[in-house]
Amino acid sequence: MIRIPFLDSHTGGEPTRLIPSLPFDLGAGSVAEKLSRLKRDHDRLRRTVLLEPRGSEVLVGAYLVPPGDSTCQFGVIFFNNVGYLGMCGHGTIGLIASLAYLGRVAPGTLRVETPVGVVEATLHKNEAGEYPNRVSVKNIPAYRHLTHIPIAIDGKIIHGDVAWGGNWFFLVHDHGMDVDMQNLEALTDFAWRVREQLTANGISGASGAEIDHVELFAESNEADSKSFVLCPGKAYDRSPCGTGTSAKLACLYADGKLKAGQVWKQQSVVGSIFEGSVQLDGDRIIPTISGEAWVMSEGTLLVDERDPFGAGI
Ligand code: PYC
Repeated sequence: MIRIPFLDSHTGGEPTRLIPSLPFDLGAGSVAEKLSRLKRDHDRLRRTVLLEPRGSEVLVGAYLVPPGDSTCQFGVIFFNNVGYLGMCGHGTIGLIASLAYLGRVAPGTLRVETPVGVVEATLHKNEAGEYPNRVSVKNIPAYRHLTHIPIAIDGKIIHGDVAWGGNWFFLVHDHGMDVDMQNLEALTDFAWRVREQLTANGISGASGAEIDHVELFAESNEADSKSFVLCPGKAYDRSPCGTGTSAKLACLYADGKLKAGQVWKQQSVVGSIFEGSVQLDGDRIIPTISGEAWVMSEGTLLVDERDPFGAGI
């Protein structure tokens, strides 16, 4: 029997399954190099940890790994039901709140190496609570790559911006869909068809990178904007999506609709809210996203080597 300790949290409704230690050595080097070795040699663990019957398509996983950058306290590799993520905002908030629950971090600022760069996570003090769970993540630089790109869905032309926030996003406003919990199936179907059209039309991120997240925006009564975000494996993000909000902030700044330091509230389709703002480093836009995470369960995954579905369906 293989035993894999885990800790589950959720950030604004979106779950993160933290695997605090890997059952093998990934060798030396940067977190990006460790990710290449994981992809090449150990993808079975991703499927084992995340897929049904042990997990589900909704889960995002986080492997805690040693950082290659000596200025960082932690390294992390995020993964989902179909592969690996560059960065993950809700996942970083979940990671830091989980480490706080485990007593491994105290309020203050930590540097965390991801495959796409170093982020700074600040765990805020919480005098009243059992463990501090509010985290701000100063992300890697975000930017808009393409503006107002037309695509046809069911004969209707819609437009979107292509932006980077740690993952690649297509951000759409003129979709005409109701961004509401009652409409999840139609939203999922629509966003998936947007993604298919991006591929069919050769629309990509920088250097031909695949755009694997789609964001549909709408007005909100409780925040500055509400969004439905479709993730690469066809699950929707229950949180407002930290990297997606970063991409949105970069577009707002580029359009002159957001000033440095101004707070933007982004609401998810389930109603959770992240606060975001940008600061400038020369001409680079650095987003910061804040939210809360809650630990939900801890334990040990058991993998019986005789189990035909032990490595996921
Ligand atoms: O919060 O950045 C995020 C994220 C990406 C995919 C799911 N959540």
